[in-house]
Amino acid sequence: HDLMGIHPYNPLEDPYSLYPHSVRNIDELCASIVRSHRETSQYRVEELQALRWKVFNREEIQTYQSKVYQPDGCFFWFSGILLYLCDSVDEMWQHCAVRLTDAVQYVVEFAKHIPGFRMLSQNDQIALLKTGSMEVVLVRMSRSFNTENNTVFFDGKFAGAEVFKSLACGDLITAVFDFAHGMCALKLTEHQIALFSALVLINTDRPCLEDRGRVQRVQRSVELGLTHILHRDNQESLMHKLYQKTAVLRSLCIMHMEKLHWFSQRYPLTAHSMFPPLYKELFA
Ligand code: CLR
Repeated sequence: HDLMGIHPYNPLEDPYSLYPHSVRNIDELCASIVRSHRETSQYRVEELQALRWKVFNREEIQTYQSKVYQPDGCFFWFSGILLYLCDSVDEMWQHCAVRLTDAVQYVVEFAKHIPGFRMLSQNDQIALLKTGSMEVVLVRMSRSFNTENNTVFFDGKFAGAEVFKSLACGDLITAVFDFAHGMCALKLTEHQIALFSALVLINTDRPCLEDRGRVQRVQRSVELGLTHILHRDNQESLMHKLYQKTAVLRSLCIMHMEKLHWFSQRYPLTAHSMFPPLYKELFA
């Protein structure tokens, strides 16, 4: 496995994981999830806020768009099979795959510090990350989203949906941008985002779990933490809205997988040799 940093559980490293049920102090559980979120969030909200005026200009957008589909690609033989190579669409795909993988790595770091996560078997940790990491990236996207002009922080500036045109998956981009917009409308605090992200990751509905019971215990504690925070903030009504979001997240990730599948059939060379190993391991 290429999921760097997933080590077998070592209780000495993580006193919380040893006895997750003795974490009587729910405040402490929340605090460590929030701390983990803060330390792995890639960009701080204030930072992003300050950069809001930085948007891509027309030429820059055109550069991204010119990585556009060109029907006159070439065929060539590779390991005894005929491959079709067209290196314009795939340039942008590769670029986005690298950015996404980078974001996923921060989510892996985040997961490792959720109390109880490292107590799960290595198989279950990977199973949870495989289906949940992309969802958490999308939750985090709302922090990097500007609803005033519908742009997302990408490559150092704010980018509108048109920047991703050459990926040729406009429906996915539209759906992802809509989701970010909807998340922003909830106006979640960083604490709420942290607890919600943890809840998205620790999910007993994920396929291929060995020890559902253990995952369930961790899930319950995270649920308790989120409930606690919402109660404290006097925003209990958010719980229902957040559960609704998890269904949208699931459909977005299925769509992402379908696009990836479509892409790797069309551009097998890029998908196999140029995508980051972690991206392949998680999504392929
Ligand atoms: C999410 C929050 C992270 C930083 C980050 C990095 C990469 C960004 C991602 C955020 C949001 C979604 C994103 C992605 C790069 C490409 C992807 C803009 C801001 C778009 C939706 C394209 C996906 C295309 C796939 C089909 C390859 O902290």
